[in-house]
Amino acid sequence: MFKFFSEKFENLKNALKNTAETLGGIGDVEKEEEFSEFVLEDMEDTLISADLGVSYASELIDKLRAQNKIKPSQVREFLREEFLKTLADAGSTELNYKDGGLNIYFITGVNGAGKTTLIGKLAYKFRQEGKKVLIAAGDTFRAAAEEQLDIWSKRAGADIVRKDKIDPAAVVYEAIQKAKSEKYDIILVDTAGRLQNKFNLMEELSKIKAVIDKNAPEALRESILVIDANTGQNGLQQAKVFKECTSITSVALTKLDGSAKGAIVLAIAKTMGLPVKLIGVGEKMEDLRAFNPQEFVNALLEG
Ligand SMILES: Nc1nc2c(ncn2[C@@H]2O[C@H](COP(=O)(O)OP(=O)(O)O)[C@@H](O)[C@H]2O)c(=O)[nH]1
Ligand SMILES: [Mg+2]
Repeated sequence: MFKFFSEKFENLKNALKNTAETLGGIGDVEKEEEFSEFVLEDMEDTLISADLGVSYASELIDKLRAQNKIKPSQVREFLREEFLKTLADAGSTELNYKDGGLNIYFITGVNGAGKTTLIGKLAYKFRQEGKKVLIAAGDTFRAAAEEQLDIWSKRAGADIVRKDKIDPAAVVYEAIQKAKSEKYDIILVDTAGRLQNKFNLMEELSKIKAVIDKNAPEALRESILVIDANTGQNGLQQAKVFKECTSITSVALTKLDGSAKGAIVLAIAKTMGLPVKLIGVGEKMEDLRAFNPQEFVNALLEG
């Protein structure tokens, strides 16, 4: 097991403050005597406005409608159990890591989602753990992208492979050769998020994947889709497209600080079957947390 960052519950609670507020209507439900149709519909609206998604929200409401044991005063306990089950069903929230071999983290997501920032944060955390970290600047599309990565890598104390204006797959190839000969523990692969053109996206991602398959088949791989928490249900649409283009093993939810749509974590787990493993709670290098379902659900429901 790879020991990751310590969790600060207060910070998470702060980051989820706005989301918890959107779930505030739960407080009104608790005061009711019975789950009347009126109360159930109100509660459904609350769940949908918190970005849980229409189908998940109505599934929960149907469960309440079909039973007569749970009282409105116990609604938080009901939601807590349901949310935790949904998160557990989506799989382990622990970031994959194998000691003594090469670990490749492949970072995808639309432009502006926070990929490059996540790479900086991950590089920093892994460096703190004493790991040897190499960044592959695979976003050769945007001119400023590599500059930005350069700054992050220096801050984090990681090395970087960058090549101007060449194929991202070639950058990844070079990074793998360097990592093998110089015994790096980790490669973080940055990519461009050109969702405007699904064909290009698919081609680019599959080319990089082919290079990894061929040159580092033994490496442990984690394919992280980065989603901006503010995009809410739109983020789910993006996830579907990326999942069609490449195999995704987990999700990093960024910009949770200030977002009112943090409950999208639940919709991702429910509809995509993908575990959220990392959350971004700010723009700084230290603003990354391991995702802890228990604490997340507590912060969500205790608001
Ligand atoms: N508040 C906040 N901002 C973030 C977070 N992660 C990234 N950002 C900001 O989002 C913007 C886009 O990030 P970037 O990493 O360049 O996105 P990319 O296009 O996917 O590589 C930048 O201004 C980042 O500072 C986060 O967790 N919280
Ligand atoms: Mg970027």
